Amino acid sequence: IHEDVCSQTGVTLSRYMMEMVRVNPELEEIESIFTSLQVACKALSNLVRTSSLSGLTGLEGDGGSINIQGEEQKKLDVIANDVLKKALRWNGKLATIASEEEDEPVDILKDNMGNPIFSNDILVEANGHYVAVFDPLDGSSNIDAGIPVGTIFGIFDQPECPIEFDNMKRSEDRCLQDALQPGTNLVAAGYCLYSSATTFVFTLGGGVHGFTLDERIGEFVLTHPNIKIPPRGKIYSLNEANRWDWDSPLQKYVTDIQQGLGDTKTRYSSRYIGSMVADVHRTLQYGGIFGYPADKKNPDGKLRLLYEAAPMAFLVEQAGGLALTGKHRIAEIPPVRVHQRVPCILGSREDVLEMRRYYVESQ
Ligand code: AHM
Ligand code: MG
Repeated sequence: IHEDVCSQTGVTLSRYMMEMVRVNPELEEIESIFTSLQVACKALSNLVRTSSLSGLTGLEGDGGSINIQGEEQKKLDVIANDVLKKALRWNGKLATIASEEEDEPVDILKDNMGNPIFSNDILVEANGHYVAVFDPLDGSSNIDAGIPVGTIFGIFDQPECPIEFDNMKRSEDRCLQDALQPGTNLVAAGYCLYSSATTFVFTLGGGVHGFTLDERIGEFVLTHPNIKIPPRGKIYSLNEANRWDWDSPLQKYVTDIQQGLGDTKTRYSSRYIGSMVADVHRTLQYGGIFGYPADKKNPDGKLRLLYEAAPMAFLVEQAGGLALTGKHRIAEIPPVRVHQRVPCILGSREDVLEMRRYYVESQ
């Protein structure tokens, strides 16, 4: 069905979603969430592009603001979180959101004081049953240098409410339970890359499609239908400064592909932007392997499972690739904490399987 819809080009994201709903009526609420998401991404694209002109570079707050994970927040991190939250709030289809820039998952239909939200004096009905997880502006440490950044998102169905939670007064526990789901439960995931072009790439579980923002008409237009990651690439993308702290199987694997001693007997090239969205976007198209593995300083790597690794794993698998921790499938890991980190190595199927073999054989 997805392919039928995609058999033509010149299709806007709004039209694509409408056509999807015509053949899959159960996607109507997802369509509404995507309408909000694309508005937020257009706004963010503009904010990123003009940040040097509008004074939005640099750190949040006078002395700098630190998020729950001990990271410095940039002005744009905070604004991006707000833009997404507000855009997603009004469609009424979501119950809970979890974000890199929020300490805990929150009820999206309550304001910061816990009060219900009103739109034009009308209470926004709390009947949404989807959960959104996102990193509003991934790679934001790069932003002042004009390096690409991106938004990563995932959408889950809200799990059944167990009896011990009071449904009238949705508690913090309920929000936490909503958010802590494994990647295999995702119903949609994607990213928006803010680079030389703004590109919105997503999956609803039936392939991966990419839309480019056409600034002339202010719409995302289908430019990359049915993205398939090449089964084998010749690029590796890792922060090699951490090399001496990696696990020894990974050190050996990278040494071999650098020297042409891997399965393909070719010497791989290195590309590392340091912005996951941009590195994954390249990997989806050119193939190869991207990763933020475990190292001695960061035994779980750096990337967050819930709103970075799991949505990207869903996308990469839908494009025919693989996403592993080293040996295990990222999508199957049930998160126990919102900001939990996970080693993440993803990309072309044959490259990832070759990397995995080094781990298996080291035992
Ligand atoms: P962030 O969410 O704080 O921006 O950190 C995540 C980013 C990823 O985009 C990227 O893959 C990684 O950090 C790069 O880290 P490093 O600078 O250690 O190579
Ligand atoms: Mg991030």
